[in-house]
Amino acid sequence: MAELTLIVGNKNYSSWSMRAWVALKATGQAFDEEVIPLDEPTTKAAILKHSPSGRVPALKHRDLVVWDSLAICEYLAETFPEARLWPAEKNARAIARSVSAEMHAGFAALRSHLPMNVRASYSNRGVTPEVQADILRIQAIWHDCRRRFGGEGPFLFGEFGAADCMFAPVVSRFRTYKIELEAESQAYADAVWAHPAVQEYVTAATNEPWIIEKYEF
Ligand SMILES: N[C@@H](CCC(=O)N[C@@H](CS)C(=O)NCC(=O)O)C(=O)O
Repeated sequence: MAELTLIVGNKNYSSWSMRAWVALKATGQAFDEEVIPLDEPTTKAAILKHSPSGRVPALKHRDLVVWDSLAICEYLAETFPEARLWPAEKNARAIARSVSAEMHAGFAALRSHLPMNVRASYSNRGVTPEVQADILRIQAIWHDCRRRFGGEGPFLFGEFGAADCMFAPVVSRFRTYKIELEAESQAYADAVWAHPAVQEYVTAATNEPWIIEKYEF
């Protein structure tokens, strides 16, 4: 049994779980996982056995429980500094935290109109003016980070890190709903999608048996 266990929702639908799972995978640490199917009568009680918030993801490390995807990223970055989940340079790190927090707290229109459904593919759906504004803001964030800090690699701050984990579900949504992006944003999205940790998550999501009808169109 590994010292680390991540409790997640269905990988296909749980965007918050995806962030923590990809971040943990990117540390290279061995971990166990427990998938709790969402939206079932037993879901809440099953999650509450592990996570005091009643929400996933939750990370167990020995006798410690950390919940909330961003808190988990912070904990992983502190516990496994060799994984370099945050940029080494202070200003870059501050911006990485700013854009991660913005993603964590915002983009409600995108989240509600374009729910994550990793294995699905839909055209011409859900892009209200509010969603379009979110899409433009996300591309502006990506452009700014790539321009100022992305010189050493294809990701927001060069190397793959926590900020990329926070945006990985957005990349999935953009693919599912065939959102047309500027070339630079598309190149970034492709790099995230091709990352081995993201690909492993996508394969697992695609092979899951559960269907949540309200997220299927
Ligand atoms: N801010 C939290 C949000 C977590 C969250 O809303 N998780 C959803 C699944 S994606 C959940 O646990 N839903 C279960 C429920 O409400 O019963 C985080 O970043 O981890």
